[in-house]
Amino acid sequence: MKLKFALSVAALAFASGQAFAQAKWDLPAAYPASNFHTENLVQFANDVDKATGGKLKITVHPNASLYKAPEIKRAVQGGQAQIGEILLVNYQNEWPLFGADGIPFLADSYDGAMKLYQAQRPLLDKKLGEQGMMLLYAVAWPPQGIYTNRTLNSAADMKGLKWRAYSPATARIAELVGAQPVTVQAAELSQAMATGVVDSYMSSGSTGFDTKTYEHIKRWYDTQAWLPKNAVIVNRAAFNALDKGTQDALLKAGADAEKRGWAASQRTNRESLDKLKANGMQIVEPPAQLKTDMQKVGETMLKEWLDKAGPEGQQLVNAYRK
Ligand code: PCA
Repeated sequence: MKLKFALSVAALAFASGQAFAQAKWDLPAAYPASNFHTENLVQFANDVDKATGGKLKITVHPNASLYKAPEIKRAVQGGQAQIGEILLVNYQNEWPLFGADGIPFLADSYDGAMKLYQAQRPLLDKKLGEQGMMLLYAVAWPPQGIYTNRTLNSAADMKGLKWRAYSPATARIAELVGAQPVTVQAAELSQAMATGVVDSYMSSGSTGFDTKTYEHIKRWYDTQAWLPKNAVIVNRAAFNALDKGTQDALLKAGADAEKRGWAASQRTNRESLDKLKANGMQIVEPPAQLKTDMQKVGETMLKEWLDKAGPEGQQLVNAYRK
């Protein structure tokens, strides 16, 4: 009798003690399990598991299986998911600064993208903080180029293309070159090409490989136009509910994932272009007129963006260009 009582007291202490509380988090993500961002997320979740001795278990749900790409931010904000990975430029209509890394040729190299991120980061922290979230880390996609079967000498050759867009900015590019934008998330892109809903789009070699674009499109114009970022965001209340040690472990694993992610992005950039070539894709250096025309598209879009973003946007561009 005495022993039984002692045991149940111990069990109670075990179950209710802060030190032993276990949290289970869902992490919706929009890209396939084999994508470098997703692989990085899984490693991040494993790191957190190890560092907390299993106290925080994060389950990664890849390929938009839990929420569609554009719904992930709201799910994290509302606490339906405690953590999630979003494409920042998807939210440009909500707040122009989310779209800074989607403006063609503003930041068109890894160094530029990192510099832009550093200028953007305090603003992102503030905005997401006001929305009850926090930014854990962000990683750039490889540079964006144009997938099409057409021979492009200038932007005029893009007229009438059925253009897959993934963001407000990629839809705007279509309008400016006279193509027809159709918004399709990455998880549905293969299907959209197979059914002829789209015949062209701008994205990385990474997404071209993930979606087997070479089965439908034979050319990629290497415009290196911009490097949009994925960001991993956390619901603030969910974070606050963790004990200090677990919070620290999460932040540490996030910082490690960010470093690892930028390196993986550059590696993936090289590897995916090789894999596209091996599958019959031509990687094309854009002709001079196409380059000039796309630069002009970028200038128009930067101007439009600055008009919408106001002084905050100008400050960001100034800080980035300094
Ligand atoms: N791939 C994602 C966004 C940017 C990229 O390279 C996509 O095409 O949806």
